[in-house]
Amino acid sequence: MREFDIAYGDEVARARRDGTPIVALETTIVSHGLPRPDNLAVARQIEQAVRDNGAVPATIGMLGGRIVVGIDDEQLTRLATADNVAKLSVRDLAVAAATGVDGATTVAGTSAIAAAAGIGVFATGGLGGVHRGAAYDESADLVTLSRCPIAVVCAGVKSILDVGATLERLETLGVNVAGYRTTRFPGFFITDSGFALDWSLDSPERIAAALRAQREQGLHRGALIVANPLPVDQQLDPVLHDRVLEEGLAKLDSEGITGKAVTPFLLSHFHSATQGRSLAVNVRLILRNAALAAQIAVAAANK
Ligand code: PSU
Ligand code: MN
Repeated sequence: MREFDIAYGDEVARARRDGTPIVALETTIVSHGLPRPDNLAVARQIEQAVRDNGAVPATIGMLGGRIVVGIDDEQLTRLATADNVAKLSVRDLAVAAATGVDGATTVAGTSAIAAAAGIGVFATGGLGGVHRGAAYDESADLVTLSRCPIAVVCAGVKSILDVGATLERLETLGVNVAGYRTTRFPGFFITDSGFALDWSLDSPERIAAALRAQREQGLHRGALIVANPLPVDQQLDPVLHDRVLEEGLAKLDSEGITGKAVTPFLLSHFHSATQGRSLAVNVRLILRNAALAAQIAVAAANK
């Protein structure tokens, strides 16, 4: 095998051979998005939610410079507990490999790897996007999704972002967004971001049909974002949400946080300022997304 080839975990390698449905999972959420020590237990629950719905989880990360699709529990533990885990977007993958680091892949990094591995469905929490505020900051998630033919199941984009600007960028980039049983774009911690969507898909089978149509038409290479909102009674209290967000944005300014530290900082601010309530919401929405992603992968495999 060549030195920098993608390595596959045993279960994922077998699933690829047998045509068993596979769902890609990212690791930035584990290493940088969720607080320790809960992060490891949650990462295992996400994998279990995929299994419970009939698919094989392919959690993706970098270990000692090697990209692994389908990391094992020991590798997952390393990415959840080590101090020096890099946050890897697509552009970082080659340099990180050459320097032999451990790294967690973002939505951008994970989508690119999953697409290269022929995995068509990916579950995460909330996508990156255009940040609020004066300094321009836009996640590489957006442009990367315009290049990857993959269905990304998420609860919208993180509510810490400029949601309207993010939706406009997705339109420009040719990334389609469909609500799962809704035409309201979800707001991550909250059910409704305040923005409407053109499309709603009402079953895993219909989503699988859209993916098949995209492949057969051969006209569009971008991702399909499947936006899966939390039920209203499971969201974070919107009033609490808005207050904590405002505090967090002010802290970003006063503490001079910029670049790729912004998203982890704001998520961690939410989790401490809400005494863990936002964390419980974050975990709930990821588990729901993992379950739906597995159902889509199963529906896609049955055709
Ligand atoms: N969803 C979550 N928590 C997270 C993320 C997504 O519930 O931490 C991560 C994803 O990996 C996403 C990243 O790609 O946040 C966005 O980071 P940035 O804004 O720096 O591109
Ligand atoms: Mn950024």
